[in-house]
Amino acid sequence: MKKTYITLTPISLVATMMMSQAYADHTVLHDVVVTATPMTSPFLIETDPKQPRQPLPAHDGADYLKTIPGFTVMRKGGTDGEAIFRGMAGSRLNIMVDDQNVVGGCSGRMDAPTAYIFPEAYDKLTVIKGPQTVEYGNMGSAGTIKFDREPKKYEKQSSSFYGSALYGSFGRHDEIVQGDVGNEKFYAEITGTNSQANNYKDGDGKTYLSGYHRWSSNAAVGFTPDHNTRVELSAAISDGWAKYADRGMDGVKFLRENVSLKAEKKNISDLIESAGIQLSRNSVDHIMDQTTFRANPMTSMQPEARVDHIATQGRIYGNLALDQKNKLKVGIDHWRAVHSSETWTGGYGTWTKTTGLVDNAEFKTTGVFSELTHQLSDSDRFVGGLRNDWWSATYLTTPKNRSENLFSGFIRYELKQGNHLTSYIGLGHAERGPDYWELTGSSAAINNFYNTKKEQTNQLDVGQIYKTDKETASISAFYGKINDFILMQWNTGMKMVSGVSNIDARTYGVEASYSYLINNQVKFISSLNHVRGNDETNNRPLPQLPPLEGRLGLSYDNQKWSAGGLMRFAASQNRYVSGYGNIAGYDIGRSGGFTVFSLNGGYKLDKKTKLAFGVDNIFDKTYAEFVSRSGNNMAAPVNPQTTRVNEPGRTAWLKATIALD
Ligand SMILES: [Cu+2]
Repeated sequence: MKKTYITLTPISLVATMMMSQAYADHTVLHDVVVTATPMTSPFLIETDPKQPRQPLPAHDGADYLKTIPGFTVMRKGGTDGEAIFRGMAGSRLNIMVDDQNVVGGCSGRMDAPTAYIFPEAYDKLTVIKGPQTVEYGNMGSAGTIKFDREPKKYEKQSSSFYGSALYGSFGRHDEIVQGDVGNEKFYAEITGTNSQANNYKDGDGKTYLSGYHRWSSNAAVGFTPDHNTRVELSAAISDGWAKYADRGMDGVKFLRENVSLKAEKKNISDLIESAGIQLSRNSVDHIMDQTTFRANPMTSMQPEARVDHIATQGRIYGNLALDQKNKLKVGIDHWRAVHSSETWTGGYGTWTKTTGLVDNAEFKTTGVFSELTHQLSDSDRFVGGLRNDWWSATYLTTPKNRSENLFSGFIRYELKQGNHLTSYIGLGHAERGPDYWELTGSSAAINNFYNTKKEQTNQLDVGQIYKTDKETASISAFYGKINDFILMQWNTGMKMVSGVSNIDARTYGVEASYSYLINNQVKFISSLNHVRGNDETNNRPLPQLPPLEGRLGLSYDNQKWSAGGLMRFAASQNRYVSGYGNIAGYDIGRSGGFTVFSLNGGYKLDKKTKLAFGVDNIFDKTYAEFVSRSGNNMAAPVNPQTTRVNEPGRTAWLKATIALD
C-alpha cells in the first residue's frame, strides 16, 4: 500500500490530495513545488512534507510552515526559527510529532520545538486552525501542528525505499534515506537525515552567522497479529549545531532522544471503533557557548550554558460509534516535563560553573477530553469538544508550586452546499498556564510566579471553501478575545526578558487563497493573509503581529517538465510596541514592505525519479521580515549590526527524489 510518488520537482503552488482529486481530469495533477498550501477542509490544512517547497526551507519544521498562508517565521540565523501563526508563537501553538508534544529547553529559545523536527522524515503535516480540537494535551490556543508518519499495511512481504538529495547555495546539502520492509505480521522502518549549510549572505552581500548541521535517525518496529491490531515501538535520535546571527552565543548541541510505544486495536465492537494507548519519552540536551564558533567571547557573559528538558507522556483514547449519527472520541492523557540547567557564578573573566545540571522546574498536566461529531444530514454536521486539564508548575530551586484547572472547549457547524461549496462557523475557548519561559524567563517573572494568570482565548472562526475542476478558493477569518494574554517585556539592550504581565487582547484576521486552472497545463495561484490585534489594557497594538502579505504565482506542467514563478509581497508594518513581545522575541520598530520573486522548475525522469530546482529571491533583494530578531555584531567581521537579521539573498537549489516500491 505504499505510494509510489516521487516528489522532486518544480512548479509552484499548492498541492494537496484534495487538489489532486479536484484536478484529476486535467493534466496538472499537483504542483511540483509547493509555494502556497490551501485549506482543504474546515479548519484543516494537510500537506506532504516530502514535496519540494519554495522558498527553500531550512531543515527544520518551522521553515516548512512558511508556505502555509498565515504562518511567518522569526529569523534567528540559518535555522531554528520560531513558527508564528496569526501572530501567535511559543506555547500558543501545540507542536506534535507522532502524537507527542515536543518542547525545547534553551532559556534563550534557540530551540523552538520545530528545531528538533525533520519534516521530510514524515508523511503528513497537518495544521488545525484555532482552538478547534481538544484531542491533544497542552492545548494550542492559536493552532495545532502535527508531523505524522502514516501507518503502512503490508498484505504480503514487501519493501520500499525513498531517498532525496538536495544541493543549494551557501554550501547547503541535505540527504535523506528511508526504507521499510514488512509482511502480514511484522514490519520495520528506518530513516536517516543529514542537513548542512554554511553562513548565508543577504542581498547586500553581508554574511550572517547562520551555518548549521543536523542529522537524525528514526527506527520503528511493529507487530500486526491481525488486520485490526498494531503494536509499534519507535525510537529517534538527532543532534547538530547552529550558529546564530542575533545573539552572542551559538548552539553546539541539540541532542534529542525519543522512544515511544503505541498500541491500537480497531473494530473492537459495534460501539468501539478503535482504541489505543501510547507511552513516550522525549529528552532534549542542549549546550550553547561563546567560544566554539567565535574568536572574541564577551567576558560579561558566561562562556557556556547547558540545559535539559525531559518529558514523559501517556495517553489512552477510544473512538466510539454511538449510533449512525453520533461519533464520540474520548481520552485521557498525562504529561510531565522536568527542566534542568547548570548554574554559573562570577562576572568579567571570573565565570565558574558552580553546579552541573540541576532540576529547576517541573510541569505536569493531566487531561480528559471528549469530542462529539453529530451528523445532522448528509450535508451538515455539528462537532463539539470539551477538555479539562489539571495543570501544575513547580519551581524546584526555591520550592514554589502552583496549580490551575484549565478548561477548553469548542463547537462548530459545517455545511456542504451542493458539490462545490463548504461553509463553517466555530467558536472555541482555550486556557493555558504560563509556560517554562513565561514563568522563569527573568528574575521579575520568577517573582511573579504566583501572579501570572492563566491565559484564556475565546475565538470565533468562519470560513468557506469552494472547489471545482478549474478553481479552488478558500477564505478563513477569525476574531479572538484573549483575556489575561501573557505579554513579555524585554530589555532590548541585553536581549533578555525583563518582565511579564497579563493584558486583555483582541485579534482578528483573514487568510484567503484562490487558484485557477487556465488550461490543462497552466495554473494561476494566489493567497493573502492579514492579522491585526490590540492590547486593550494599555490601548496600543499587540506586538509581534506580521503585516499583510500575499503571493501570486503561475505554474506550468506538461507531465514531463514543469516551471513556475512566484511573487511574494509583504506590506510595511507601522503598528508595533518596541520592546514587547513573546518568549521568543519583541518588536524592534517599523518595517518596510518588500516584494521577492522566485522561479522554479522540474523534470520527471520516470515515474520514480524526479528533479526539482529553483532560484529563490532571484533579484537578490535585501529585506527582512517584520517579525525577526535584531542583528548582533558580536562576531565581527561576520554578522553586521542590522536592525533585523536579513533574509538570504539569491539562493539556487536542486533536489532529486527517488521512491521505489
Ligand atoms: Cu541555547
